[in-house]
Amino acid sequence: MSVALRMRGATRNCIGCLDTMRSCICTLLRLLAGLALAIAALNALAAGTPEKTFNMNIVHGALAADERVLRVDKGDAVRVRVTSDTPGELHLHGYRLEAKLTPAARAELVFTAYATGRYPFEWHGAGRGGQTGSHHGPAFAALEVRPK
Ligand SMILES: [Cu+2]
Repeated sequence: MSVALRMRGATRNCIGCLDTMRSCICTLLRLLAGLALAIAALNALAAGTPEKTFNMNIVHGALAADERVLRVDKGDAVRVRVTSDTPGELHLHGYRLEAKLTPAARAELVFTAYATGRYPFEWHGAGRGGQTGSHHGPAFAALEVRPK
């Protein structure tokens, strides 16, 4: 409002004012273009990192045999897509990752395999009386990270 009033009042400064606005918009556009380039560069970087994607479909608290061992190399970007037909929590011990699941809510564990070794996944089903708190059920899957 005040800008429009000032422009109407001082006609001589109007062109200068418009020029300033134009250069302002130019600067903004340049900034946005720079930002877009930066984002593209980041995407290219991310694309250069091999990503290994796994699916874990937990049925009655167990996994199919071919989903029980996840093999990756150190430095890999890892994505684990998890579903469960019963509510509970999935833990990846050693990497200190966890995901809460319900039949309606799938989850993803996304991380970089920074440490080599074998790490157990554990499933903590909700609603089983003795399984709450710190008690851990048997390991039902493992992450194997090989050195490069
Ligand atoms: Cu656990």
